[in-house]
Amino acid sequence: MIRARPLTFEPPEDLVLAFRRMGLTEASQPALLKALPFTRLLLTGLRHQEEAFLQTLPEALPAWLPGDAQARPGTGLLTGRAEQFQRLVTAARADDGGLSALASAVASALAVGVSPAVLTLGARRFEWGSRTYVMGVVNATPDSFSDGGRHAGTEATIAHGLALAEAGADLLDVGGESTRPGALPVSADEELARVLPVIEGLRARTDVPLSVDTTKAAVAREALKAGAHLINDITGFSSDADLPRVVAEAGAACCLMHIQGTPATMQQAPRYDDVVEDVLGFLEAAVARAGAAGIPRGRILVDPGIGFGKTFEHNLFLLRRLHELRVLGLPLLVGTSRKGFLGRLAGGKPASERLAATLGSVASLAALGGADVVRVHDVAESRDALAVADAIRRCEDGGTLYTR
Ligand code: 9MG
Repeated sequence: MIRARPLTFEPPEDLVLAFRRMGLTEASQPALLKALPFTRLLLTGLRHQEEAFLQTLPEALPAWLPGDAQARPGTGLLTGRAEQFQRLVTAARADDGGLSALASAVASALAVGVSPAVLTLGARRFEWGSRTYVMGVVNATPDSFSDGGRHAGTEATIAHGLALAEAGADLLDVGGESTRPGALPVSADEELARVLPVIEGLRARTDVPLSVDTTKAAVAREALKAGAHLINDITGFSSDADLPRVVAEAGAACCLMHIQGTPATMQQAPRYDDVVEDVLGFLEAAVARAGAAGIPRGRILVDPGIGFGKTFEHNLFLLRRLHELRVLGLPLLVGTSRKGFLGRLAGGKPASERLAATLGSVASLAALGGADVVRVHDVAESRDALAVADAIRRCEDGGTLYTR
């Protein structure tokens, strides 16, 4: 499988700022935006025919630096201006020797700056690229039911969800099966008994869209009937073959997450040759399963699954290189909240003391432009951190010489 991954991601708005400071007209900008941006793509998975084509590129096309033919066959770096890349895509498409996979991989990598289509969930619109959205975590697992038994626990869980909505959550994620490392699965009946009353209670009292964190078609079917809008499957539609169809038939949205192993075993010995590439491959297969069942691309989010079958370093590397997942052209949801790698970075703090580290991760993601949605326990604090990071990232007023 050929992949083209952008080494850096420079938002086109940054170039527009320079154009404004230079006093260039609005009308001249589209042509300049095509001609100027400099792109570097890491290519992997090339076959002999693509390597032969790339080795003989004329000057009007990007420059090609091959990787080590013995140690890393099929790899290399393409560098050049946007219009040179466009010419390469056109030439590869026109070739009848089977270069279409190369053309598609490069075209997807060039589109990383294009925001995915707007998603409507219930009464809310998600305009990707306008800000970082917040998904609040609503646990309906027994450890979150305090001493008063299931009914009192359900009421407390609903009240917690409403408080998160009040604090500014854009989406609430209700889960009835623990996904923590070492956690064992529960039956569909037990999971439904935990989540359905919570979904019904929230649906009656807030218009914040509801997501349900489940891997089971039987749970999703009832949750969607009760008014949930999105299914958050931590196994990327790899556990229950009926789940994609249930989501498609309800016209619902889905979040497809990467996991290696299962929650019971995933942290025993996570291993990757190239963690970004393996996650990309898994998510591509998950998106294909969704498409085959009839879920439109515009109703799919993807998630690298921080902490799900990853070492401390895998988590950090994925966050650092998150923009590479943008080649999928889909909104990215990321969950770092209170996770173990943050505790380790903060000197061994337990989950209950990881708020500052969580806010650090959330703000870094937003500032880097990496995530469209963050899944968090502490909604009010995360909204504040994101307001700061998003405002810094999007500020365009550098003085009067930057105005049009
Ligand atoms: C249920 N759940 C726990 N952590 C998660 C994460 O990082 N992403 C998604 N989508 N779901 C998660």
